[in-house]
Amino acid sequence: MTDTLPAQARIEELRREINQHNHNYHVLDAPSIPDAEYDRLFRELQALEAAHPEWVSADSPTQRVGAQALSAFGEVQHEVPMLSLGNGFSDEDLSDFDRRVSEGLNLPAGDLFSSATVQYSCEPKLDGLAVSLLYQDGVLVRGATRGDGSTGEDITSNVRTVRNIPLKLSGSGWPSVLEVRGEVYMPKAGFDALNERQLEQGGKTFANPRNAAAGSLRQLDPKITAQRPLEFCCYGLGLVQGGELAATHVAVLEQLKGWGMPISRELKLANGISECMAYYRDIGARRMQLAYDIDGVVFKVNNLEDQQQLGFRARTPHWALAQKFPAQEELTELLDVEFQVGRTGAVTPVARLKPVQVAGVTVSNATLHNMDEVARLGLMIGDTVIIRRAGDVIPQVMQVLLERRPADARAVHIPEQCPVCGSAVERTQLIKRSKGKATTSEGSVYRCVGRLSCQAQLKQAIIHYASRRALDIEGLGDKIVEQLVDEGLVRSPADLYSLQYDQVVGLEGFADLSTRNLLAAIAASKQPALARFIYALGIPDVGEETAKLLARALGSLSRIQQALPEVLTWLPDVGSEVAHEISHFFADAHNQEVIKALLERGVQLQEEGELHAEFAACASFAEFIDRLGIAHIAATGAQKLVDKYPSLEAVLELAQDWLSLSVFKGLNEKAKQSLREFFANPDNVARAQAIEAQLREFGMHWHSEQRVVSGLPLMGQTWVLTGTLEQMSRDQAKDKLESLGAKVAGSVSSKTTCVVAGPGAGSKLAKASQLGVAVMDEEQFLAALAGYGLN
Ligand code: JCF
Repeated sequence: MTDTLPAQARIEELRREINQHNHNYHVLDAPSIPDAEYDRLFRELQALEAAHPEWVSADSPTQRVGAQALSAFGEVQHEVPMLSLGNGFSDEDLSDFDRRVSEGLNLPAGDLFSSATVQYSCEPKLDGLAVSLLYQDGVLVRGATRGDGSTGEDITSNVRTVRNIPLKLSGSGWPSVLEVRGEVYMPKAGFDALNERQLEQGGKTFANPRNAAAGSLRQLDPKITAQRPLEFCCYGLGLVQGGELAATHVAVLEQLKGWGMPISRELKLANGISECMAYYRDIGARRMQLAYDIDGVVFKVNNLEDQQQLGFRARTPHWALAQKFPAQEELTELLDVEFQVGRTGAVTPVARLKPVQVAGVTVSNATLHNMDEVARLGLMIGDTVIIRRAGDVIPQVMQVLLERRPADARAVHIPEQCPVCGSAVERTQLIKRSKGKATTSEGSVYRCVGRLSCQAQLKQAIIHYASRRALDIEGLGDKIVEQLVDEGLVRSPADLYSLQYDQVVGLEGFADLSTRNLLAAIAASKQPALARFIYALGIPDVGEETAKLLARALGSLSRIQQALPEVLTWLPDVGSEVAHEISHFFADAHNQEVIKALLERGVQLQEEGELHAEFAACASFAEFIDRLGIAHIAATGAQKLVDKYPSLEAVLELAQDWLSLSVFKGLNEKAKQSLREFFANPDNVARAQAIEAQLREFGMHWHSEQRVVSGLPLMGQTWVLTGTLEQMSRDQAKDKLESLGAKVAGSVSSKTTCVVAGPGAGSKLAKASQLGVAVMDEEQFLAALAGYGLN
């Protein structure tokens, strides 16, 4: 369609379209197409205008860059225009840039052996918002957005809330007027946390960190900006009066750093273009590990006199280039949504896409997570969508382009029947207990109720059961499981143990020796450690860590089977949802049958048999009372109550003794009445007694009583490993920590004791420093292990 349009009409069309996108992006902070698509439209317009200079008009989007000021903010005139950067997309663009620079500086034509190489500064191109900060006599007096480059918005009160922007410069020797320029951005960890918070509070979520940064910085209420995890990184100067500055770009930035200005930690100096290319490749490879989003690399001629000599063209300097990374986002069409059935029966929507190249890989599927996500995106079949593929991450649908929705777009419905086995599909319920009552709400997951009668679940349950970190049955891979299930030879994991030679031999890929090996491997799996067995059962939400915890804390399968959900939540990191999944799993008759069959067919658990200190470690009787969920009795009331009545019997007696209760001073009238009513209900009494009895049975001692002391030095601690370790694998490091009693978690939270960060550590490291969690490098970690006699 492009080439059939006469050039002039196409120019008009491109201008209209680009103007609309500019408005969406800069004014509404809601981009409507991926950057790559925008760049293509823009370059097409530039090319057409270059071919027809007579049609270039002053109001063409190529003649101005950036946004109109939002009227709510005051206007700021930039005395020195705020430039944007020319973009490069290929190695050729980069060497063209180098050639133009060399020519502009009258250097001999650059052959590889020539000594006349230009020095360039290199830094990652942050994906945020350009801002100008004006310092007068070292004091921050004004902050402004770039706007269209000559007029921006006054956002002084907002930039003052960005924590790493100095309100006063430190040291001395700064120019009396110093305009600092740089990028305000939102680190990935902060972005994730913000979106989570927005979801909880029912606010709008942001599509990416750049939008979140823009939306946060252009809040009319600076109190909101202050709550947003924004950071600033300085990359240059604007207006400067009075004072001496260094003669190169890198030296100036170092000078600014000395005055307290944050600059990129990745700033490097490159000799010539080949070092620039090496830098570009290195940063590109580390991109995912960085704590913030970048979309390329900025190269600048380092010598400031040379920069002046090279000058500007329109709004971009001749001495700088933004070398972009291949786009991670592209447009494509949603052809269909199919539903996959997972190991635990979760029925998840998967997007089938019109195949499209994203960062060099053809993408034709993307995950949609769950139906809530489909609803959040407002997705319909036939829609044009923006998809994103970052690193090794599964491609994701980011956004729907509503304006391109075809008239025949179809809604996405969760199937009522499992697409594999035809059983009913039910929405999971979340059970929340509070104030002595259980309330249910709808979960985001739908499940096929067919369990092991559903071939999809059966196959994956068996694959999981046999997997390396579960029962580790070598040779029982996907293909053979598929055949065993399809042939009806295996209907539950227990059937593995009654497989006969004759049934296996002759299946595809199975001759005499391989059959013997497989049966031997199955037989060899008959004595699993309790933790592996629990993990192998595939209880929803119970991963290896939780399985280990259950095995360690309870020591036997029968205790785990009988544990009340309210008791399980006393274990560190077991929330009420996981606790309910566990007790629900063991309460299920079908699951009980499978477990019974496994034991009958010779599986012998290596139970530890013995109770460990997990339950003792967290025992506060006041918290027990608090958790019963008695209305009007929270932590303080519970504490007052147990100070005087330190056992359940005593509290029960009090609740039924009108006189003692009315003279008790620790609770107000409402709380007393609620206490009385709560324990007037025999169900509540029975439940409290059952929980208390089981906690005691499992080794819980209340604070006032004798504590069981654990022998392991890191008991109760949570560690996180991130980045690459060089002296040992992560699994080895994890085993060592666990042998010392620590738990090893996958993500950093305020409960994390310490983060071990190797090279390439990214958002977890950032999160740790944000939360003030201790961090050590591998060397310190090894020293710490040595201190415990491990090496
Ligand atoms: O990180 C950036 N987005 C970035 C933008 C870095 C720079 O050094 C820049 C820039 C925009 C203009 N330098 C200029 C002159």
